[in-house]
Amino acid sequence: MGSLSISEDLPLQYPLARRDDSVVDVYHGISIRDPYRWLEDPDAIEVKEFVEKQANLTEILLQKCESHGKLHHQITTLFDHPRYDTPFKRGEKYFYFHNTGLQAQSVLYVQDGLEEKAEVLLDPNSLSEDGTIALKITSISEDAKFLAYGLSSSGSDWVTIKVMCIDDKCVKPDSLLWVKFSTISWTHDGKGFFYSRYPAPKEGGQLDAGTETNINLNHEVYYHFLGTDQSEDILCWSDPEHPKWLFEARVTHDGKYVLLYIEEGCDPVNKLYYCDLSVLPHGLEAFRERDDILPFIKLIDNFEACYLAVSNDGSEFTFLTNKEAPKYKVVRVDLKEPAIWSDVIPEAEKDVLQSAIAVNGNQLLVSYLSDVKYALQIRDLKTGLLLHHLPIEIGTVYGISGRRKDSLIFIGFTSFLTPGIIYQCNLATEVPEMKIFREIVVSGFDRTEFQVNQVFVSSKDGTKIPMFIVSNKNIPLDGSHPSLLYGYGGFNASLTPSFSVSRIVLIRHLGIVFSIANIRGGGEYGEEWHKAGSLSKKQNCFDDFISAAEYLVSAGYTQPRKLCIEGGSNGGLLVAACVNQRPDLFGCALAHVGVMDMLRFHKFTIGHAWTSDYGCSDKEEEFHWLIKYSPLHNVKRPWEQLSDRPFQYPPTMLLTADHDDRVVPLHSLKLLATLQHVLCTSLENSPQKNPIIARIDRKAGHGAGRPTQKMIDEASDRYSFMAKMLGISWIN
Ligand code: X97
Repeated sequence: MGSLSISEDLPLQYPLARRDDSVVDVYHGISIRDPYRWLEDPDAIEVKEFVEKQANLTEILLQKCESHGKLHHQITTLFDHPRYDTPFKRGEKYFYFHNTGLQAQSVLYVQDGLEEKAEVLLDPNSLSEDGTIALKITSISEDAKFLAYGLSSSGSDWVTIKVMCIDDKCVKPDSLLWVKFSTISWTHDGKGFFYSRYPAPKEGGQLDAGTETNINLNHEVYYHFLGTDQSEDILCWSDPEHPKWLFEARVTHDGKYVLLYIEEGCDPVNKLYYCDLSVLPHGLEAFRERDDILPFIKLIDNFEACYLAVSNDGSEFTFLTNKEAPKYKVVRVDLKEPAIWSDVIPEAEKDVLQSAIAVNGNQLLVSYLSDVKYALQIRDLKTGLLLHHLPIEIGTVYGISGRRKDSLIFIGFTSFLTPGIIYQCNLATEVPEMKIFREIVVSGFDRTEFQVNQVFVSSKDGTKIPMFIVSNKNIPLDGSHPSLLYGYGGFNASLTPSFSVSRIVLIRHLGIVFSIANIRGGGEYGEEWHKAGSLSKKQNCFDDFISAAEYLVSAGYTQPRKLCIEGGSNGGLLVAACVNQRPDLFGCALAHVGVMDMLRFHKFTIGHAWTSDYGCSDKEEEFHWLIKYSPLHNVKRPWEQLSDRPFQYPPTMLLTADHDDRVVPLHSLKLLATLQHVLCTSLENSPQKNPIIARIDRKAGHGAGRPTQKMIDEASDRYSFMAKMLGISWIN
């Protein structure tokens, strides 16, 4: 019966939130009330007061969570180890990111050679007292003279691009505002770079950028000339007829072309146009005096598949695509004969082709995902033929760095019990040599204490769902273990094995069995797996996750009252929907930055881009999909549903942050008010004793760029809440 006994000594005084019964929308003839519409205005005093009262309530509860101090201490101790990203070469220099352990943000280093002394190139920690200014994007000019970099404040998606001269580390006056969802791509003459931005908002400065909720429309591509004011940047592409589309310009590795990727949302599909920079009569400069956009030529002009350029030899291009290949393949086309396409690496039967990078002249480093584990191969770029398998353990390849001209490449690897290994792979030898270049060592962590298992769980419709289970070694399957189940299930994203300090602490000191369910909606088995968990089939995600939870119970790992579920963003939606559908199955729920109002998400910031996975309430058929699982619209009193047992909702913590402009906080705030009203405050002596609370962070966003301290503080808060609710005590 939930964790009634544990929470009974915690009578919570929920703040009363005003309900406005006058707000009613009619969707395709159906009236839907939205009594907490007022919570959508982040600037309203009433909303700020609501947030403050909720924060105070959560603070009171967290103070009663005994394991908080120990968790915070252990997570901090284990976090305090040196970390490195894969180095990359530009010009004759090497660059890499490094964090000594507890630094808020990783620092960018430069060195003349791998054996030479490294110097700090850019230390984001010097840019703010509290580490809330993060380096989001970096791009180094071809000659390694300039670094263009994008900074963001308080976790917002907004970026300001700056430029530094690498030799003297002097920051230039260039400053580009209102950049979002952008890369930076230099032309090889080093005169400037392409980037994407939105029009500046009409009112308001940049002071608190990221707290606003207004819709992002009219993305544009610009070219910035080094040393000029942003107002002089040339507009390279815009499409006022399609205000929701997103654009990205990338210069090819040979500097000859600029490719324009056009996206209509988050599906892996894009249009692809190109412009031959070498034949522009007077270069890009000429466009400073003209007001037309660049003369792009259309290669792909529909949204049927994705095309990602791998490399090119003159006009002959190699692409990674999912065209008629849901598990992806590599194809080739000559721009001069755009109707003739040939396969280079055909689609595999079972494995998903994740990436293909041209290296060492005419070779391809390809990565496959095989039952959620990575495999690496070297292939011939021209023929696609397999040359070598690169041996790696079970885990994730993250961050490969190598270019066509490099025979020495770097490959980052991580897994549940491998904090990180950077391999240096020499392709100049007959058989590639994989040498450990750097290994990340976490003092106090001994991998032999733990075990990892992969199981395949049958979902409601019989589909096999892969799930990783990480625990202490040799645990008895007697149903006694507290457990944490994590999922995402959307947007073609795959959850692959990676190392997490806080999860290791949970396993080691709270006896947690940690699981990741690779439910449908993700990219684990390619585009079919993604589509099987989106639009009209979104319920499959929840069924899969519920089946994974039931498996953990039936296989003897845990019991419902000891089982916590967790997810963020689309995974926050997953957790909230599953709690609504099966309040009896879970002992705790942690839903981070979730999409909770499925009828209105498309109206705020970049929400419209998610209709590719969710559909949109503006369309009648799609409204009917959404209303069935929208967390905000499906909160019911379980004790009125299941008459035989007075179930309550599990203890639930919703997490959000004031500068989350990806999934705006109003989603969590409206769900919080609804849950507290329906379950707790609208009736006297409610059976709902389990707490329903929110952790609302300040100067933080959707997650990216979060300083180390904030990560540790948040992990300690949510997991000490979990520990208290599952009734777990600390194991020394
Ligand atoms: C986004 O909402 C990203 C929004 C902006 N965006 C696109 N397409 C992307 C992009 O609409 O950045 C893209 C990038 C990665 C993966 C998918 C799309 C793009 C833009 C320009 C060029 C190429 C790609 N995302 C989702 C999210 O944050 C999931 C992944 C990215 N969600 C929050 C979904 C629901 C909750």
